[in-house]
Amino acid sequence: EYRTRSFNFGAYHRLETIYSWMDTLVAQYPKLVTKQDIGRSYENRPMYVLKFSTGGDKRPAIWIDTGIHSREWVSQATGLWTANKIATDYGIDDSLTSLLNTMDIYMLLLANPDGYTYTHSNDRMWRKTRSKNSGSVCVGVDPNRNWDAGFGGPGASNNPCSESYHGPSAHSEIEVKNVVNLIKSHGNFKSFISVHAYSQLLMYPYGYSCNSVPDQPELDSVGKAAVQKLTSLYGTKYKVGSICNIIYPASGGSIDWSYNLGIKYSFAFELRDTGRYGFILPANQIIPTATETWLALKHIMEYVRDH
Ligand code: ING
Ligand code: ZN
Repeated sequence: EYRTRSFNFGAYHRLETIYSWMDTLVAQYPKLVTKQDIGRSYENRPMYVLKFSTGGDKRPAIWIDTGIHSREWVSQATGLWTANKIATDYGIDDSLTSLLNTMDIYMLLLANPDGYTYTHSNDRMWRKTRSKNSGSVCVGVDPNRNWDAGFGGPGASNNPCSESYHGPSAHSEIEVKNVVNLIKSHGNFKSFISVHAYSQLLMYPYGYSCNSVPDQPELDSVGKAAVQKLTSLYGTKYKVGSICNIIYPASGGSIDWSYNLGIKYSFAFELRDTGRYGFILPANQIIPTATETWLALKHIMEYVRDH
């Protein structure tokens, strides 16, 4: 039992708690925040997108997803804090207010609800979905190797037992398909941001190829400016680059798909830390992580608004 006012953003929460918190946020800010059901997960859990909008019809929009890999808990926790920040700062922060007067923000806080539940109940280190693989005892597909962008190429495995198994076909995972359907049917997303952990990186396409995308110079400069703002708060150091060049080749990733769909400002974050705690980042780092990340997110969103 809690109210939004007393909700502890500095703790990791279970799916049920996050889902009921969403309802309190919507109830508290009904003119700004709505909850959209985008479909069910493999295990039949609902997937909810929070939509921040001050009106209009399919305004140019920004997409933010957190938790596509279930074990990267600071991602979901940062998403929660960020959603609350957007709701509370609208009408107070002039820049965010002007942004929301012309654009919408969509946030999917639990992009892999079955995996997230499994990290609480069975295996804290679970990364993939929980779908059954025919002909294998191993469960799950890497939902960030499952998008239709260089599908099955470098940095993805065809072994269902691998942590980076790409799945039987592109968009085989219902959790991926639900997002694809929303993005395509909306048709007016200008930015697609996917939040992972850990390594302290801000990345842009591609992962399936080490060749530069046509917008590489612009994405690199936007990314560097965003990271400069992030670092200005507590000195947390980030690197900026293409997925393939800065971390590793990885095909079938969401931001490669969104970029190829025409969403130029496609980015992926790897949040704190650089490996000391890794996926088991202590909860007392949630709010500092979210607060510094907000500066980078805001920079990207403002840039998108103005370009
Ligand atoms: N890293 C990402 C992964 O899926 C990534 C890196 C991001 C690859 C975006 C492709 C696209 O491997 C983690 N930590 O999951
Ligand atoms: Zn990840």
